[in-house]
Amino acid sequence: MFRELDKISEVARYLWEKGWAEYNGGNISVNLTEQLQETFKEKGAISGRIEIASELKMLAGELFYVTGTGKRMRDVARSPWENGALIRICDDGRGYELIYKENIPPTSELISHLYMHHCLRQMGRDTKVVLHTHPTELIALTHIKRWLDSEALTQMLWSMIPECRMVVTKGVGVVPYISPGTVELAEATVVELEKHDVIIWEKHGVLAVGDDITTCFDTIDTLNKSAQIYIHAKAAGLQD
Ligand code: 2HA
Ligand code: ZN
Repeated sequence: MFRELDKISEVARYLWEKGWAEYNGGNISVNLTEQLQETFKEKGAISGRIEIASELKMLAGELFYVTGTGKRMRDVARSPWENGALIRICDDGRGYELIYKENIPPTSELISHLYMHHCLRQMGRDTKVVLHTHPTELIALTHIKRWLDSEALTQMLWSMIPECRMVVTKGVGVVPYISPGTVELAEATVVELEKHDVIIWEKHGVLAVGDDITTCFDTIDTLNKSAQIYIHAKAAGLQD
């Protein structure tokens, strides 16, 4: 139906094919205000107002596609509208409504996603996408203490393949283990987003922000390729 939805569906398929989206792992939110505002200007809500604990004033009236809670990425790939929803932030920034298509409750991480979109806007950035997924090799590295240091991890990943430094120019932030879906995790992530566009959550996954979902995927893919090379090189006898 919309080009942006095709891109979301394509990336969701990659996440599944990569093995980064077991069961209902991962979630996506994309600000589609520019693309969909005209179409949905007059559209009433299909849900009641759902309150948001924080005040997201800068996102008032904006539209987001968000994957549904408990939905599988492989199903999002097949049918983004049956496995996600379009929401509109209320004018006071303290609630949201579902406006399209089915009445599908948004991801358990919705508040974290919206909070990140809001903080990025406050930083003067026009980021459209928050993408969270579970890339195997990057997560494996977070089980090793020395790679929980952002600077050390960035240098190591950059040194594996030349593309990595060019693609992930700001390096990677690391957030120590915090329960998924909590405000604490969102807050700790936002601190790292001031310096990086990709954040690794210890023993959990990766979060990338950007203007375009395909670019977010490419960034994570390049980083994970570096992690794979490191693990293979270690198995082949690399001493470091
Ligand atoms: O939605 O990945 O972090 C499932 C998750 C939560
Ligand atoms: Zn996760």
